[in-house]
Amino acid sequence: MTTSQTMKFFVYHTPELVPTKVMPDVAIAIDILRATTTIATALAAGAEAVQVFADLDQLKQTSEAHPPHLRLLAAERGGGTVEGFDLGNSPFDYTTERVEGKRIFMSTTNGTRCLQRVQAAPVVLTAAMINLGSVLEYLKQTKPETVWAIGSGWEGTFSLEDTVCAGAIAHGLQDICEWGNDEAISALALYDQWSDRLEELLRSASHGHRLLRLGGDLDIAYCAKIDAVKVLPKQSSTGLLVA
Ligand code: 3SL
Repeated sequence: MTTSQTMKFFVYHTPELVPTKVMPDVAIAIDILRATTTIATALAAGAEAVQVFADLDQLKQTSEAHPPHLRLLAAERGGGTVEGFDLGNSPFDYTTERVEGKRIFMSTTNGTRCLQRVQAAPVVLTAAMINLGSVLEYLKQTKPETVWAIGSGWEGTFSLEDTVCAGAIAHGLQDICEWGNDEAISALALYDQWSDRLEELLRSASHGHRLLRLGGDLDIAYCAKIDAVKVLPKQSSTGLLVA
């Protein structure tokens, strides 16, 4: 990884907006409602790893090579659990009793697609409000030259909640970085305006409304909590996230 005194921090609102010909030193995938919140929760609860897939058939095929007692299959589409899978995407499903020592084979509508888009970066992390401090600690210690924070959005469109999380990262780095693009400045402004009302913002977002319709009230409250867990999900090989 290239390190520098002045880090350049970029924000992309969706995976589709990410440049195609270059990669940053560190790419941070964000899907706070709920994939990256759930990934952080699973690893903090002792899961061995979370392996992400965009495609459900590929997920099933790859998982078959893993011992059955050490694997759990997780899939979400449209906010609900996909039939035949062990887990959906509610962080509350990922308890220590359920996931400790297990590998989670996971696919979600947008979050895992975002991770796939940047999986060639030398360092890939996931961020959510619940593990914000761990992400900031890593960036402050390693001082990479270029950092991208990428919102997962919803099927190619902007998601308020992902950009506010990118803004929270920008807020934590503002004394040691320069802005790589205008989106970084606007993400910071969004966070600065809503930092003491994050749960309210998540509830106002379109995906917040979708989750509320699906009974995700407690999920939203949890996803808005800053530093509820201390864990840094980091890609160890393509698509495989470990603590
Ligand atoms: O889009 C995703 O990747 C999911 O996080 C969506 S949901 O919150 O599980 O509905």
